[in-house]
Amino acid sequence: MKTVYTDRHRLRNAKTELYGGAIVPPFECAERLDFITQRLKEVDLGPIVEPQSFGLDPVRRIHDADYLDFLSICWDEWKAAGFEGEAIAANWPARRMSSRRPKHIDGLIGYHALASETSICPGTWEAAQASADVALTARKLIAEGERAAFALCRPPGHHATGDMFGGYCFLNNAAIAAQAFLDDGAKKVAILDVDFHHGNGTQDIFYGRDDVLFASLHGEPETAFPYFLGYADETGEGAGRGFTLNYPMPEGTPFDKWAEALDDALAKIRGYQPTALVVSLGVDTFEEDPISYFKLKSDDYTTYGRMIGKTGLPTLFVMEGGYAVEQVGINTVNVLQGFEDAAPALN
Ligand code: SS9
Ligand code: ZN
Repeated sequence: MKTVYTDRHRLRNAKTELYGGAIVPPFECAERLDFITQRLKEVDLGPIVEPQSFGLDPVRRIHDADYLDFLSICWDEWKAAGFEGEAIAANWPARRMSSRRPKHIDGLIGYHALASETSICPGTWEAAQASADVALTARKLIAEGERAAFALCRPPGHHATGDMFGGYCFLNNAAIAAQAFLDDGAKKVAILDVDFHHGNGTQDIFYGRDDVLFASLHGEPETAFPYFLGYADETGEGAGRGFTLNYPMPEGTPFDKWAEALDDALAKIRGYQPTALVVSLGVDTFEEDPISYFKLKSDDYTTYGRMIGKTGLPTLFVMEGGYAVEQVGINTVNVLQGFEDAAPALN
């Protein structure tokens, strides 16, 4: 399987994350991808290729113009406002307040933020665009006949909505790629989100649509980020009714329980008969992940990669989370190897 990757992810090198009331070094760091590329080379999974640039048109299919404008100016305006630290939202249009868009960056950032852990630093906008290009390039490989491809995206994307960033995400790479499949002639695309955290952004983007089936396995919202979405009774609205599937699971969930949910999701995805499957691949379900609470072990990633491979669908893997930095490479590549085991490459 080919991997699409660029060093441009390093343009985002945030120094701060707001965590438990303290400013800490971000869990989402460049080193994560070093462990993944190292492991890809160790097992010789396949060529690692550079992305091409698709510009903002495919990004605009998912994200609002004023949100993209905000991302492009945020750091400069924050600096111009005279603030000392990286840009962090501290003010929100909370319940019963207006949702008019403020001018001052301190208000504007809260308008476009869904959480405050994620700092915006110089290079964030450029890295986010490169990350979307990685997903779009890998998608194109599949459109050109590859059975599967791995988009080694950073920053991740599944928490980003059409007009909000947060949870380390700015542009929703999986949604942008899914939309590109549709714009290229596909009638239906499925997105399977196996990251520990609910893919609130992806769900929100496609909630009213029947041309994208979204299924997410995640920590239950009562106790896990993003807290305010991902309940089992969220199933879609209007034309999208029945095309969102949520599998929230409690603290301590072991692989056998998690795999039952995956089995169910994969059966529904097969029944949907999509042209392609996009997998939001987060490996923060790992037992040693520092910010999550499922109990998957390294071998389980191979097992579930095989389960995904058995669908026989053209599959685009898009990197999302995973913060046990030293094991992120092994766990991620185990999924891809398991997949190839069950669905050997076409050429
Ligand atoms: C955990 C705080 C989590 C955001 C996590 C974003 C994960 C993206 N106590 N904060 S995959
Ligand atoms: Zn996550």
